[in-house]
Amino acid sequence: MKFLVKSIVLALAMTGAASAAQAADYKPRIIRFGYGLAEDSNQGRAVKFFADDLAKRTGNKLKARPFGNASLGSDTQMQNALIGGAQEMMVGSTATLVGIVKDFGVYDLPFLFNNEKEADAVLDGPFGQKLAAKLQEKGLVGLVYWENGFRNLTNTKRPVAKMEDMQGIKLRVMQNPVYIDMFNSFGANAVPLPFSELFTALETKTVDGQENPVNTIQSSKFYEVQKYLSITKHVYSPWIVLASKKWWDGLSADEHKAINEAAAASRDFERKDSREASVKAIDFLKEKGMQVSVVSDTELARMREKAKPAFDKFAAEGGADVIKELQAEIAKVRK
Ligand code: TK8
Repeated sequence: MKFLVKSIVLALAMTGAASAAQAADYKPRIIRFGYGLAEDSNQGRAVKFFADDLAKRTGNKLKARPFGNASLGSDTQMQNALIGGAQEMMVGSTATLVGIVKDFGVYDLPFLFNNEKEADAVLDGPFGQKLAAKLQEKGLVGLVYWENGFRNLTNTKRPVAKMEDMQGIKLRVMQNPVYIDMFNSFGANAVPLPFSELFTALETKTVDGQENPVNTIQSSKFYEVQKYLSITKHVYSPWIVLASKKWWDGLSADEHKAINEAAAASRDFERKDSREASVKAIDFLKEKGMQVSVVSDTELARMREKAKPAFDKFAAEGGADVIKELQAEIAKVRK
């Protein structure tokens, strides 16, 4: 009798951890999670982290399956697949959401944030959350912001240390009017293209240059097809983790909780990982033969001035309030 009680107690203890997950309302699910960058990138590592974390939380019931290298499509194609319910999750640049919620273009106005700390506070605070919530009525759930990073310029034509050096450079930008206006105002010739077509466009010299954070310049091997890197940090670029609203609405409260918690954990992991990687990336790119120009503060101030029309146009086209709100929020976190 005593033995029987003991073994029951032992059996209960052994299944304790698993039964916590079993007691919760999780159904076995495969979550197709698409992203644009390489598996070995800050984006790929964080998607993997999310998948592992979610599996642990749910006793392996919720299985996120990563699809990297835009194998499920470009950012905008994946957004549409999420809206239609043909794909469950993705991560991509907020900049590519402007076709769905125009206000997302506000993050792309140049020289808003001075550092990552300011960006974290604004994105995770009421401003970032309110903007993300606007996606719901369009069929998307914005879960968390990850760091893409401060964007820098590369090209094959010449070193760019001042605005005039950009003259006539055919520059790939994201499919977003703020970038097109900004780089045209600097004198470049902006060509909007999806990221998934970028490497080939650089390799075939369809475009001369592009702009992205140093981590992406490294993980996408742009150093193989680009000679000059300019540290411009013209925009702090967020990524956003999205879920299909159609799919999300069919999940249980426990499943929502597990996904939200895994998303928050992945955000913390991703930001730390990205920041560590970006410290090493410039040296790596130099070793690969890139020539690095540091653009002076005076030059950056000239670019900021020159980009004013991009602000004005964004404001005139319905973005005046959201610019004001964002600037007020940045001023608040700066204090
Ligand atoms: C990846 C893109 C990328 C972005 C771009 O899908 O397109 O230049 O910076 O991170 O979202």
